[in-house]
Amino acid sequence: MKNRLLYILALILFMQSISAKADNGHRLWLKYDRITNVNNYKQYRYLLQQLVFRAGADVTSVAAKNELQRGLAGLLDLSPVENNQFVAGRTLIIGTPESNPLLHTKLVTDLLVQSGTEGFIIKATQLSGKNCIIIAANTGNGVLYGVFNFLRLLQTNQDISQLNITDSPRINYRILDHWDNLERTVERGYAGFSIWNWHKLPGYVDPLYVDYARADASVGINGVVLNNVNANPLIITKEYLVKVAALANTFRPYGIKVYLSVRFSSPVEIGGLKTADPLDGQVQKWWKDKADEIYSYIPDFGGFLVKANSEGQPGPQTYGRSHADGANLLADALAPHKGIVMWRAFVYDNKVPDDRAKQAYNEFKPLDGKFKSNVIVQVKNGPVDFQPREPFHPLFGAMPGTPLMLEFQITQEYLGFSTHLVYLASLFKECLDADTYAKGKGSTVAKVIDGSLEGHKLSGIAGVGNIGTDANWCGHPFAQANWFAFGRLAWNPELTSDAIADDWLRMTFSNDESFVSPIKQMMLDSRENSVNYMTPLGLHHIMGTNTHYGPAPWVDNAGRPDWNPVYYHKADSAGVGFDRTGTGSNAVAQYAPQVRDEFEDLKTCPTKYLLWFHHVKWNYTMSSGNSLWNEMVQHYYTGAASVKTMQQTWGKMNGKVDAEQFEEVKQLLAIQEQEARWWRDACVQYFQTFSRLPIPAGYEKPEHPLDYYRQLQFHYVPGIKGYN
Ligand code: GCW
Repeated sequence: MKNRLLYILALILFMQSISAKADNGHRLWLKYDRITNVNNYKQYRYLLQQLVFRAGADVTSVAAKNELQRGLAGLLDLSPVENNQFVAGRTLIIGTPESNPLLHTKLVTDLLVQSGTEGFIIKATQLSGKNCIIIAANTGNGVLYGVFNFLRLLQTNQDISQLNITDSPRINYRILDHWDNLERTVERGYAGFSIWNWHKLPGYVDPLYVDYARADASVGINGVVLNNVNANPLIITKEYLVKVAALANTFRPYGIKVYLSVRFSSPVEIGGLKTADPLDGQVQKWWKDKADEIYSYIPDFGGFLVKANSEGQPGPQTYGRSHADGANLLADALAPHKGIVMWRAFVYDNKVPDDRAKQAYNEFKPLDGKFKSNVIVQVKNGPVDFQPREPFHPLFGAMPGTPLMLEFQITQEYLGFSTHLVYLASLFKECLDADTYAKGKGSTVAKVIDGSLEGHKLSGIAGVGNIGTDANWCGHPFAQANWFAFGRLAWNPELTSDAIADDWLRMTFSNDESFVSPIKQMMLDSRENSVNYMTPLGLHHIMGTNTHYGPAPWVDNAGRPDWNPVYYHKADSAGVGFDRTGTGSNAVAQYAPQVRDEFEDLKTCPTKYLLWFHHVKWNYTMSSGNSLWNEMVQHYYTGAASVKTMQQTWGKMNGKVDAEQFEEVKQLLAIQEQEARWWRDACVQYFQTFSRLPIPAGYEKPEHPLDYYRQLQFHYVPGIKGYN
């Protein structure tokens, strides 16, 4: 009996030791596991024996120091000796010129002139004639970002003997938007429930929030909108403000400010007023008092995000006022406290416009220059809605008198939820690098939003997060890369997708070249693969109605015309595609002349946007020599086949990464492969009912007839309202 008990005990301990080793992805890219490369390990341990860390007593400096110590302990098993002396060639010196006398030199202060409040330098240099490495900044925030950057260099096994880095963010407001509801569902969230446990706050502050803040700060995110843009007015009542304050206190050491989505009709719903008219004196007073109240709880509160007169949300137009009137009302209330208003341009109201893609431009362009100086207009990357591929939004470059903020979607609402491996840096870059020609060649979207094109002080970028209560935060191990990539590009839009993937893979999985190289290529190809099996050649908005799960190009009975896929693809016996040229909706006219001309001409319109702008005949000869029909079929088949290739590539990585994560990705890729074929077979057969052309020889037959796909039904798809 005793032996048996001992045996069971031993077994339990053994199982625990195995599961402790298994990696569920919770540590994200901040694993800090011991460096395995012997040369790097030796170099780092030698150079970093001593630490002189003097960065002030502010909470951010303390967080920076904790992070550094945590990182060095994990990566190098090193607890550097801390004192004011330093040993030549073996010391790391950190701080601001004010707080650390060693850094109070002309060399350092000169280098920091351009660093602002968030930039930093990392340099192998000499101080008082002795070699050392310094991380210096003007503020605690800069020190924190410098520390994360330095740790990244170690995690990615860089040579640190010749460091010479000067870096600062190009964009001021780098914000993660949560579409989290107060009852903890997440709109368009595919990684579990909201991580904000409103019920237990403020009494219990989950350590998870600190890990969350560390992850954000490590990639330079400096603001968080806690709640869904389809906002619940309760969020700005006292009941919730004390909870919000507890989160703000937790994030503050990491340089992160808290923002809230507010409902425009709050004065009526929670204030007892009869109206929310922005020109009403009582309404104005209500918002001013509310702002004062918010700042009494959260002195560094960031401001409001607003979705108004869109998809049923209330707004100033409800009272016959403009979006500028609405935004300025809130801006005035926040201005004494230095808060900002992020006013969304994603508007499509109850009136059906001639082309939904035109509506935001039509409503906002005439308001250019009419917004208060603490308003920034937040524009989605494309004119419809976060599709796998869209051309850049025509508002970029069209509102020179107004700072514009770019909104990306990190959560994969239209890109396979959290089951498809899609690396989104490629999508982000396509938009950031797009040339608006607003002020001639080189007027990229990146320059519009970083403020440099028009000299705006206010500049911002937002990403709709993909985070939830799943152990790995994002639902798919590779979806973490999209959170990471958003932050890195928000800091510096010029980084390449390749460099970001490289860092992320090394930090998250392994520095082994035989892993990094093929898997990086797989990531870089992944977005195009998904476009191919979902919406090639400029097709868009042909997914399942409401759930947005899977293909449904046939839907023609949704509540209003522009909710129907048929509205967007306009397939008929002649051809397919939305004519947005002068003979159609003329949406092309919303772009600068150079861009308009390029998109308008069938010959020069980039193939990737062809059916976005043109209704094209099925037998039209593409630049490849294929007919449109054959080209479309080819894209769908290539897309689906590419997921098989991804499976093969990943299959070879067995043993190179943690077994649990290997298995998870493997299973998810199998789902993706099935769903890619589902998209292919459903779409090809559906469009075939119009083209009446055969699937060219050599392609495998669709698995099921079209009707099978049309009749599929899904219950409890995550991410939609009423999911519960
Ligand atoms: O794409 C649509 C989504 C809605 C979302 C809306 C928006 C938060 O399907 O779920 O609502 O965009 O961006 O406001």
